[in-house]
Amino acid sequence: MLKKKQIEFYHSNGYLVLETIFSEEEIIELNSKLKNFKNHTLQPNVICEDNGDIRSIFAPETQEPLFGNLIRDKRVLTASEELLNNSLYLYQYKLNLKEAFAGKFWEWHQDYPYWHYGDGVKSPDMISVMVLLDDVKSYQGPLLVIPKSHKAGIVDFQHKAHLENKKDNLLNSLNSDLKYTISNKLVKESALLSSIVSLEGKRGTVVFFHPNIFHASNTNVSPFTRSTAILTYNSINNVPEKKSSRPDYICYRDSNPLQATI
Ligand SMILES: O=C(O)CCC(=O)C(=O)O
Repeated sequence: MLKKKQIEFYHSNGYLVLETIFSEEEIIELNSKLKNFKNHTLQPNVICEDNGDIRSIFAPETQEPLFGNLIRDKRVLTASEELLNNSLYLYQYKLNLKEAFAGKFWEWHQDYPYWHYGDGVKSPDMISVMVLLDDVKSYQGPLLVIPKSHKAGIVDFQHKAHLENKKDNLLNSLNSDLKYTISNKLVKESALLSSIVSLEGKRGTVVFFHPNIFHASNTNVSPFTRSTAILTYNSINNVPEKKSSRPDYICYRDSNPLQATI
């Protein structure tokens, strides 16, 4: 159960870190499954960089059931319910991998615009939970967040002329050329006010973050991988009214409330 101070910290700053709440053994076992995805790079739920490395794997639990255990794990689910004060269902689940010497950056963005405009989610009553599957240091491209920026709501996007009129926009919510990014001007203003926090940590550490928080990450130029699992939950009273046109592996359809395992 989270402490009142932790819940207040999350609401005030838009993120919360819980250090090493998964054991070494649990994380090593999950990490050992990552190699099994390497033969599946042609599947649509596996997003690759130009050099063929895997960037993201959506719906990983459908291929490796061990990842399914995180969905109802009370360290992830109950804590998220406490932060949102609501019952939740799983909205999206992905692994973001950054290979050694190569794993590419994520531009400054908010997640909620993709879910609001892409899937029709009405309100940002959602939460993402990043589980570190590797020790993550500054040189591996950790998640960067601007505290308190979640309070801005959806902000104006940076205009990207080359993405205008592009027919298939799906990849531009998944690759390193994102559709909805935040202008340098706004990132600078926000960072001058609240600075930038680099979420480094030991494997087994978990970061909860708000769908509107400004976040980004750098390319991994280090010789070490940076693997993470990111689960996004939505509140059960915030289910999109219409079925999203995006694939099931991007926007889950089962909105039954999840029950945490003991
Ligand atoms: O994996 C990362 O470093 C960033 C991920 C991210 O920004 C996202 O999934 O929205």
